[in-house]
Amino acid sequence: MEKRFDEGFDNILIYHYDEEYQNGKRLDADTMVTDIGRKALSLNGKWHFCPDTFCSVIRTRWFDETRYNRNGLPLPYDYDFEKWEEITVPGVWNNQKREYALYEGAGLYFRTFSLEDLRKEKLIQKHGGRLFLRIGAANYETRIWLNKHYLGRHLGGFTPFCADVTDYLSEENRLLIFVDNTRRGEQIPSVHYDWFNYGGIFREVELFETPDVYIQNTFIQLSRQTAGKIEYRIRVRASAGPNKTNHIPVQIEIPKLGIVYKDDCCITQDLPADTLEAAGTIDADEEKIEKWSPDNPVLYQVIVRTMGSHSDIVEEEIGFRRIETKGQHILLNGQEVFLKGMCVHEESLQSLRCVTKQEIENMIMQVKEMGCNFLRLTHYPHSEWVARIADRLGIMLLEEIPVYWALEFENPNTYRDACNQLSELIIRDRNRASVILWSVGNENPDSDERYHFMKNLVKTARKLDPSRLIIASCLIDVDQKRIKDRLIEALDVVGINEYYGWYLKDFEVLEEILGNYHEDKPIIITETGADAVSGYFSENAEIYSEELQARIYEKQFNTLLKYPFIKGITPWVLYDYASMRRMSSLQNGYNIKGIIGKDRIYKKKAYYVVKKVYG
Ligand code: GCB
Repeated sequence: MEKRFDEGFDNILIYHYDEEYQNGKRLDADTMVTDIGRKALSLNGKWHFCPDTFCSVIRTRWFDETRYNRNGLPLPYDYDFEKWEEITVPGVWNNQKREYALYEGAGLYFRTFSLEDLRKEKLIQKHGGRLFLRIGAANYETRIWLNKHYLGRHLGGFTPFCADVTDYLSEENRLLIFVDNTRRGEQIPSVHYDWFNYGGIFREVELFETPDVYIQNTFIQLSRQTAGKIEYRIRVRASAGPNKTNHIPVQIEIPKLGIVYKDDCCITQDLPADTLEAAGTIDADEEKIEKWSPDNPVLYQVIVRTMGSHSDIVEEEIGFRRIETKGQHILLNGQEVFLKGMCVHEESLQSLRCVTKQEIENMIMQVKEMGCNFLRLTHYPHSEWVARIADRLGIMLLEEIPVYWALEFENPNTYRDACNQLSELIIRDRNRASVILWSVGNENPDSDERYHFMKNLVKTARKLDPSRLIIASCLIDVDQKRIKDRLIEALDVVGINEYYGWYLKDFEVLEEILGNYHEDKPIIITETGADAVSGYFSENAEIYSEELQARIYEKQFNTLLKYPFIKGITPWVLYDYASMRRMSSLQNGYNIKGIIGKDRIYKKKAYYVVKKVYG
């Protein structure tokens, strides 16, 4: 076969051109390093950008930047990183140029940074140390090159990931990031879902430094099982050769509780290479601990450090509270609690999926003012800032992964991806007191494959975090008029989505279904609702009117609140949000089940029904 170019450019003749990039280095929960409380250099701002629909970055090896042949003669090239237009990171590409509004495909981001920038921020240590690149989220598949070196691939559109860049740094650095939001059958979510598939790097990008031996992640929460104990797990990585060791002393300090606790991180069999862990419980006088709750969101400063000459320190604010179930009850700090919630998608008109901290804070204040103590963050991990702000402002959260509707449950790669997204979410947020429930999925069709898939996700969640409750939005058998889902046995709380009054008109059936519920577990109605066009009023409560939506809400609350095992309600949905499967002339590309309009301001009549019940 004749070569078309002098060197290297022959990937166009290879069908499986990207095998090395598919199966090579994975950026996943195992390579994720906590950035909380660490000093970082932000790489937010303007990046150069170009759509790369054909994945030319690999096909024709753009990442190599080969401009001359061996004899110094100029070669033709098809890219111009520095001259490409600029785009803002973090941000979805859909609102940054008219042509990208509906774009689904790949794009290539490029920017430079210099060691001088890092020195100015005192981010380079004299005694070595590691430097990590962290991306808060990029949808869906990401591949990264630094100075022509491939750093790895991440899957999943909503969770953070890190790449260790230390060994590839030079004085001036060229960073190239490929992001592809093409919907594919094997992904999580798969090809069909009821929200908009925004593309791009839409959460923060930063560089942060650690010592060679560094704290990878921590878990510090009040034990759910045993009173008077704070449970901890500290994971340390010691990857750099000369520092290889099989035991590293660590210290956990909670100054306000007078706790200074020492332990050793050790190598154990089931840990990845170069990983050491300390796990156990600390005795704590619970009388002395002011418990976190929505009404009293108290946080304690917690400092974790490795001991030794170049010690690593991770400092964060943690709330201590206990969430548990007892029969059909949910208890927060030993007291029965009813979860007065709303579902919400992560989207605003101004920022689309890249919501700002201010927008998050406004949202939480808005729902608290409505009387809510709980939010269901659907159907994928929202920004890490939601839980951080919720910790501070006091609202409980359900966090979820996009195991949504039909998936390739039989595909081991799909399971691996789901399990990784769940792990990244849990490791990211398991120290946040506001998060009380992990949801492993929503409305998934019953099959043996799905049952095993989701049961294993539950197992993973429990392993990573024994302190929280697990839920999924389960299935109703409409013909048999009962809640029927094998997964229930594995869950702490049963989630039910039902749209009686809207999709299903026969409201009495709802009463029959609830009357047939006999499990000794609490139920949260994780969805119920109806469409309404903002400002469409109708005395006869015509379909799509605000009056009909409000009536359905009233009827739902009147029914649901009669059943003592229903321990929470999160109607669908707080704000109208974009969805490509909502194309009637009244919807115009929006799911209009919001009780507040897409502007996050306009309140439909149903809003006042919720406020009356919750307030
Ligand atoms: C559901 C889904 C949710 C949809 C909603 C609707 O059951 O879980 O994602 O958007 O119904 O509006 O129909």
